[in-house]
Amino acid sequence: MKTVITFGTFDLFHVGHLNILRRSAELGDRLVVGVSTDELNLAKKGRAPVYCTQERMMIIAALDCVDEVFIEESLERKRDYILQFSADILVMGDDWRGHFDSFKQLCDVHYLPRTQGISTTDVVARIRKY
Ligand code: C2G
Repeated sequence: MKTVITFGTFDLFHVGHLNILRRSAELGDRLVVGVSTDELNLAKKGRAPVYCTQERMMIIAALDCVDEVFIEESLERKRDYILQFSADILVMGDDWRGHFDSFKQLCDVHYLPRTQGISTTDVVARIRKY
């Protein structure tokens, strides 16, 4: 059985998120998703997500293509998470290209093309125009 692992904030869930999760699931038999915490986002981006960690986890866990969800507490713990879930493949969008190449000793690393024309920032901008 091939396990795929991926990570993200998945705030204001949109089709770009759906596409990468579906494509990740197609690469293996089991998809495990790490959802980053509000605190991690606050530290990284200077603002908390619109939806809190629990809400974002509930949405991801409800998807047919996702088998397991866990909280990503630190960006630096990816190695631990890969080992913990015995992941065979790590997937991230190509905005992260090169960042996780060091994990190639542990598992395959795939960077999938992002869906063009959609992002959480775009969604916020669209809502602002309402
Ligand atoms: N994504 C995509 N297409 C988009 C938007 C996002 O393929 N139009 C992908 C990203 O490349 C990422 C995943 O969806 O692989 C989640 O994106 P974000 O929620 O923006 O997550 P991010 O803040 O990049 O991840 O360890 C990583 C952290 O959890 C943060």
